[in-house]
Amino acid sequence: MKTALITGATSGIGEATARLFAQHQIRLVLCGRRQDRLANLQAELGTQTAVHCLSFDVRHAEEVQKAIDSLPENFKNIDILINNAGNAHGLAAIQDGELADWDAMIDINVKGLLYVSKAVIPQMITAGQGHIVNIGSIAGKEVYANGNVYCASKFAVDALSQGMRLDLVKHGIKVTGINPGMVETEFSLVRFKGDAQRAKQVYNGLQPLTPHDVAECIWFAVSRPAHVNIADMIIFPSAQASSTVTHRV
Ligand code: NDP
Ligand code: 8X3
Repeated sequence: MKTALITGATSGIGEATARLFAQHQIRLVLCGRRQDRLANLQAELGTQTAVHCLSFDVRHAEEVQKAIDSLPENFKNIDILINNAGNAHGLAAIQDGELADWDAMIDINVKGLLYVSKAVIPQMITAGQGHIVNIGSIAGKEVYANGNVYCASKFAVDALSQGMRLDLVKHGIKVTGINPGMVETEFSLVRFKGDAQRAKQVYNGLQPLTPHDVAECIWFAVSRPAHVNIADMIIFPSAQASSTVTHRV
């Protein structure tokens, strides 16, 4: 039975992935800062599979390493790492951007992904196998107006997926980039700092992806036979054609 470590499991895509993996009896290490949500998810999914929770902030390298080092023996061997924790903070022209928002996006989406990967990769190398799934975005493929730093953080994720694939191929470790378009989660609520009305408007007139839609793509990638690696996927709602082109009715 495989073990997966999922960052950002307290909400949205990470939570949906945890639920779907539990149905497939994948053992779960669920990560996030909100301990109440982790505890609730553990209580729910613990009836289907073994679940261990780690609460840490991906921005703090020492905290990340300490949390992963604390894994009990039966959860230490991570087969699948889902680097999902991340968010957009703000949507502003470059000249109007807030330093705190820029720091959050670079520190969480880029440096946090690196810190978690650095803590998990050595054990995968020792095992001679593993699968790292990095959640990028269409924002990491095409820049849109006012998306500047969020797009830069997701372009970095795309570069890291490619770089990891090159460096880790000789260790039998697969690397997959998953790049969704619009998914209705807490993403827009975080981007607009709790403004629920503005968050809702993002999805006006179209049917966005659900977190489960993305989880299914992640499951497809990690459930391929050993000799198959899905390198990169872009997933749009049917009413979205690019970062900026949508069909709303
Ligand atoms: P949510 O806001 O619903 O989930 C974000 C998750 O990231 C939460 O579980 C949150 O947990 C975790 N997280 C955020 N900051 C930190 C931190 N500092 N330390 C640890 N965990 C953190 O958004 P989504 O599910 O939509 O986002 C998941 C990923 O998908 C992100 O990387 C996002 O960029 C990407 N994405 C989203 C799209 C969308 O349209 N929704 C489209 C394309 C990509 P907690 O707060 O408990 O720490
Ligand atoms: C989230 C999708 O288009 O809001 O990464 O940047 S978008």
